[in-house]
Amino acid sequence: MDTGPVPRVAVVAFVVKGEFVLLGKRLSSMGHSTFALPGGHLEFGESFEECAAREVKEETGLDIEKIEFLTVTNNVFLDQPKPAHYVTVFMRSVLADPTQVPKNIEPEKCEGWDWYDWKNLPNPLFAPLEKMVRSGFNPFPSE
Ligand code: 8DG
Ligand code: MG
Repeated sequence: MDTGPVPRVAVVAFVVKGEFVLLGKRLSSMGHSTFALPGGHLEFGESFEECAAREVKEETGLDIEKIEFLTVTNNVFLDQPKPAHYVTVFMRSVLADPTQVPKNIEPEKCEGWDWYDWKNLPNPLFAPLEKMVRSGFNPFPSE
């Protein structure tokens, strides 16, 4: 039976370093040329924390710790080459080793990773992230 398209679960991570966050310019067809967080699809049986750590490692080579749930948003992309629907789980984390430098492990999917000042984010941001920023969402821990 063909059930047609279904919503999928994505887990993405704010890797925070002081006031900076790690972003990369997407080369995938969805959100091409926009700045997004590392992340990807939740695999069967995985926890959100495991998925965040795995995706960050696979895409940037970085090891993260203090992985915490932040929020979840509903993202419907009907204006894309391939319409999609994601329930996106946003996590926060820090580097296990603050001296570790991101590597662009999947150059076909990302132009490169860099640290960006939260008060001076690059443009354009990937739509789900743009929506959060515009709503005033702050990914940093409150002291
Ligand atoms: P995978 O097959 O390795 O699991 O997936 P991927 O190739 O890394 O997929 P992705 O496009 O990076 O992430 C899956 C979906 O997550 C993406 O198509 C839409 C959703 N998503 C958001 N916001 C963000 C974000 O800031 N970064 C990333 N990478 N994905 C996001 O809704
Ligand atoms: Mg990804």
